[in-house]
Amino acid sequence: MAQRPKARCDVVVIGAGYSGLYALHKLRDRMGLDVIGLEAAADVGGTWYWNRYPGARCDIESIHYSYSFDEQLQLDWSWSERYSAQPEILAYLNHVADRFDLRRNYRFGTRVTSMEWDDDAGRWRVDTDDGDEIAARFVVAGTGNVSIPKEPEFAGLESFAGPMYATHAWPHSEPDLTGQRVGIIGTGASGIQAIPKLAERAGHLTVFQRTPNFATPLRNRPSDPEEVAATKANYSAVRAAARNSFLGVPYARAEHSALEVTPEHRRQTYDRGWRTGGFAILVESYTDLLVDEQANDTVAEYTRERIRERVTDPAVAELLCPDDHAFGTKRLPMETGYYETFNRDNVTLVDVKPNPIEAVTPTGLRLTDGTEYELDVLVLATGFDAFTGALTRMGIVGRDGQKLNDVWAAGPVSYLGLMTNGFPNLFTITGPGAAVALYNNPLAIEDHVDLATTVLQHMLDNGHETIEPDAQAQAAWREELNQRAHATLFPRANSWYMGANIPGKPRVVMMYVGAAAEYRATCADVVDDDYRGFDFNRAAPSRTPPCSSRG
Ligand code: N01
Repeated sequence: MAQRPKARCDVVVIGAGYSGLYALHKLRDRMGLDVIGLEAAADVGGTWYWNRYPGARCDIESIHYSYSFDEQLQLDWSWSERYSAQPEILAYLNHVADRFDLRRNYRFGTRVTSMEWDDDAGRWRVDTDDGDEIAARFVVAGTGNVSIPKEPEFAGLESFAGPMYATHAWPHSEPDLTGQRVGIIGTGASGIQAIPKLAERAGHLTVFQRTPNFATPLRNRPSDPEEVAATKANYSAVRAAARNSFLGVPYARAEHSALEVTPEHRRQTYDRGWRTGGFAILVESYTDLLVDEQANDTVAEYTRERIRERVTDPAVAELLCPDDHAFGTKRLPMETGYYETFNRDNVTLVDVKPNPIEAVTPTGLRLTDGTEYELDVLVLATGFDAFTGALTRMGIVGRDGQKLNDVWAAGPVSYLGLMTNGFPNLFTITGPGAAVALYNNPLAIEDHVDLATTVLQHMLDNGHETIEPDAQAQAAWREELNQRAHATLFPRANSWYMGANIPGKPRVVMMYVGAAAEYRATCADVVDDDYRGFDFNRAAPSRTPPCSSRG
């Protein structure tokens, strides 16, 4: 491996998705810092670079699922659909990279292999698989929450003779599935988007489902020029409304408990939400759907009724009806023709809950009872090592040789999801403990980058060398996360929100459960209160050499 010259910079930004691109722009262009971007992929896009499986698209409306930081950018860009498909989102992120000339600071195809804090130098030493060694005063990790796939657990996987594709790393040239016997494992958001498209292309599609999910209709359609014009005429107000709404989308606010109205009222309300599509049924209907089991049962049963209406074989419909978790307590997938897909002659649903997959064989799959399925192509849609996966794979070693993986062994700890005690000057954008999974990601990311850069500017203005949260503030934040989550139904579900999708991963609350406005108010309060909970200069180096650029 060719050793590149050692580099120095003010900030290393890791990732070129929504987080990294905005962070790099802000740090370089608005704060005048010397920034090196590192990205494992060959180009920008982050999750939208990798997840290019058939059917991949956003499920927050594109006018909201986009950057708000530059007025002209949001006025100039037009989305062709209400919910854009992956190619258009990737084109948008390419446009952003071009428009702000972001690529010139990135090293693409470069993965961070280790990161060690050097107390004496007051620098992170960042090593990459390209042989780069970079000394940086700050690191901003924009590494994503659902970016590292769950390790497949299937014996014999490598023995499969045919092509195997994963939704999270779909090939750039679309595979020809014509006439092929395709099997897919996984019915989360990725599987639910991919299955209808794969069914249209494959000779036969076998869906191996362990747990059914509640999914609601997406109701995608071409963008309405009048709606777009109205949004653009008023974009800053639209964004402000989004930031003040649960989920970061300006849905109407629910006003009543589901239990204080009549069954007819509920039916009308849920019908309206179902017709609107997206998260409307969850957010706009009633105030207590995510906190009261009985209230939740009403929307869960409504959804099961809709599934039964759409699937012709009653036995198949029952298999598709979730009964192990409350509606919306696992990340709600959105669907387009998903349930009708199971009415097709070329689609088979196999329940692998009572009869788990025992092994992948050269010719297909074998279940525990010995049943074999012959397959030409295998697709994995088995999910992600969410929240922590990207950070725990980067070999991060903080002050006094502490490994992040050890500090997080019982579950991630952080302050505001932004920083972890013992890891000075490392900012984790929408890291574990931040408001993110329940907050429209581009806005959550902008808020968090803005928080990180506010802290950073304060340091520069005041000559501080290091920052990290104090242990007490971090413990109090963990307590707040727990209290908030345990006041809801979320912790009961075996979801990636809780780390419960990965065997052996600690089952803990990984995110801030609450409205983005509350989280932002807390962060603003911390800043106004002289950065309450942060320690400056705790790990102050004896001497901090001035930053220079690469080389
Ligand atoms: O992953 P998942 P995903 N045997 O973890 C199954 C975002 N996203 O990639 O539930 C058999 O939800 C597993 O079964 P079970 C979004 O935030 C957004 O679909 O563990 N099955 C489950 O069915 C989303 O929530 C969009 O029993 C196994 C599936 O694999 C997040 O990414 C689109 C198994 C994994 O579902 C993750 O979604 C796509 C095994 N051993 C994704 N192991 C948008 O629309 C796992 N499974 C924006």
